[in-house]
Amino acid sequence: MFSSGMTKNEIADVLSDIGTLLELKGENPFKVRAYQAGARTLEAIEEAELARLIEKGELQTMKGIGEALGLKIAELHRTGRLEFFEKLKASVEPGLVEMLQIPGLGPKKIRALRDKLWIVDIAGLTQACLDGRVAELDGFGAKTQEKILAGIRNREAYGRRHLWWDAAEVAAGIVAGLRRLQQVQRVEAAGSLRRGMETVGDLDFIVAASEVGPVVEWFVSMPGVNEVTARGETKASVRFDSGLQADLRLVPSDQFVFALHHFTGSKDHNVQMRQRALARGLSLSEWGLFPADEKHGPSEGQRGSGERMTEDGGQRAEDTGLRADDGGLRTEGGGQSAGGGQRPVLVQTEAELFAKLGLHYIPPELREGLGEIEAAEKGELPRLVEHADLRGAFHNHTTASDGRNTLAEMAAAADALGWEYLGIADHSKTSVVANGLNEERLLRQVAEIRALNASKRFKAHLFAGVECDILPDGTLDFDEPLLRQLDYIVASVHSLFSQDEATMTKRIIRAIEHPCTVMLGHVTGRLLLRREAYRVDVAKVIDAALANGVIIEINAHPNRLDLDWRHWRKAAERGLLCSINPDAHDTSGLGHVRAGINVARKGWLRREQILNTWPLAQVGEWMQARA
Ligand code: DGT
Ligand code: CA
Ligand code: CA
Ligand code: ZN
Repeated sequence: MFSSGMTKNEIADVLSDIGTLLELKGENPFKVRAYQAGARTLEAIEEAELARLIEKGELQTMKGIGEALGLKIAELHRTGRLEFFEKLKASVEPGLVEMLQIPGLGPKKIRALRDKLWIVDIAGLTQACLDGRVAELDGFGAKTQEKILAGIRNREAYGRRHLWWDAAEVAAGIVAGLRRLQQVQRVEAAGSLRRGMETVGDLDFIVAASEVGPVVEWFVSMPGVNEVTARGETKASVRFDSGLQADLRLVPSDQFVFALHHFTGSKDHNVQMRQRALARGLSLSEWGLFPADEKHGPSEGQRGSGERMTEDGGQRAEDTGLRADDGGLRTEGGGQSAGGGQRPVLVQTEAELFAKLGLHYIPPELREGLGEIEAAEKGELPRLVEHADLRGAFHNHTTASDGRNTLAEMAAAADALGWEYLGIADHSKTSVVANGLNEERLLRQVAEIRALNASKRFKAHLFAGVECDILPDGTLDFDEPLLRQLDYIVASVHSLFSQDEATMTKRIIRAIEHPCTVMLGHVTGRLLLRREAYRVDVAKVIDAALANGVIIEINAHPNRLDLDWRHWRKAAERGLLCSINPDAHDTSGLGHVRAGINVARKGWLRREQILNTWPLAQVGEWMQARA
């Protein structure tokens, strides 16, 4: 990223980071609050308004922004950098900032730990908890100490994996960098990332190159590389500062497709593919497709230091679970026949590789060993939904509740995406921390939306909705007469996550049965790598949604991806309608639909099964029919 200035939301993030850092340093609370208030003020105005105020030198006319803060905002807006912020960051131990990720630890407590116990990182904190020293501190106690320890353990358990979204961003940069190298002929990211898994353990790259040395050299010298854990002729592995690891595998170009397929996985899919090959008298591996009676391994000179492929290869007989009697000679449906030519099968694309085994092309998202090979044999794979199929998105927030862009900015962003419609759904009154709307404010927003639609200022049609809290007893946060004035309602649980499974399930089903509920928001409430789902019987919830014609969303926020892809295939076959909802809290959040597309594809969903691929008129008719 070489863009120089910052957007207002990026500036707001810097201001609240400054507030946090100052708090960690024990600075004057008024100063701390000034930055936090400045951040909130910025969040609530329009991007264009900020630019205008800066240009006119009128920033200070805004509530809570004094001269000093105004200068800092202007500098960030212009240059994207702030000397004061850089110095401040350097003056605070990084371990303290990291400690903020532990639930229950705010800046005040962290400062107390540092000042009284000299704790400056998580390792020190763990030890102090184990020694019982934290419990003895004023304002902590045994319960807090226990909670901190549990938080640290959770963090360790989750710390090994990464959100798909974050991993994809890093991977895109690496693929682009590799593509620019003149020695590189082909490059592709493989592994769980390519399969669109919700979290990713490590990145896997497959490269075919005319010369290996410079490619490996580039890979191990990437910015942010913290440690080179393997470096050879055919493989290199690195770990970044973020903890994310990446494997690079270098293969001759005639092996590229086989390596790409193998390292895309999943393991279950690979095992089944090998069994299929063997049943046809062929042997499939990362090195190629050969007549099964020959032994094949990496060619001479391919075994570098740190090489693990051979170990992999050694496990293959076990993987296949092949018994002597199914090494049959069924070779119909394409492919090289057994025993015939001694030469490997050559393919240029994965589609050709599948074809050699009598299969239609299987998209990476489906390669989980869950019946995709049988479906590909029969030509029964679905035509999976694609990002370009989306014509709009529901469940989006604005500055009216806890969003960071105004209604008009969100509408303009929908226009920029070429969408036909955008559904607004701000929080309802009970979500106080999210600045939920009461009846009066909600009705004002509805009027604003109707007026915007009438004005034709934006191409995208705006749907007026609400993300309505499901109260602990399953009733909705607003009365029916009010809900009837909206175009659609997303019903979501935002409180009392601790209910037992039966109570939570009953609660959600009651909300589904409300005549005004159109969609169910983030069904399980999970936050990937951070918070477990609440206890709920998803199968019963799906039954109820089907019975009541309610949509279940795929919440596309990279942290949620809820309802999980593992439920979708069966549910959609039974007729459940889906909506890929970004739950955007700013204009850039609309882009998260891409992560939702992964979930839909992994759930075998076709375009028709997703509301926001439908043309505007069809959506409108559907809503009318439901009302
Ligand atoms: P991750 O990194 O944990 O999110 O998941 P993957 O799927 O990226 O796994 P990874 O990085 O360990 O390996 C990449 C692919 O390589 C994997 O999906 C399938 C293949 N693979 C790795 N180890 C084995 C193995 O022991 N047997 C078989 N059949 N395939 C393997
Ligand atoms: Ca991987
Ligand atoms: Ca790997
Ligand atoms: Zn929500």
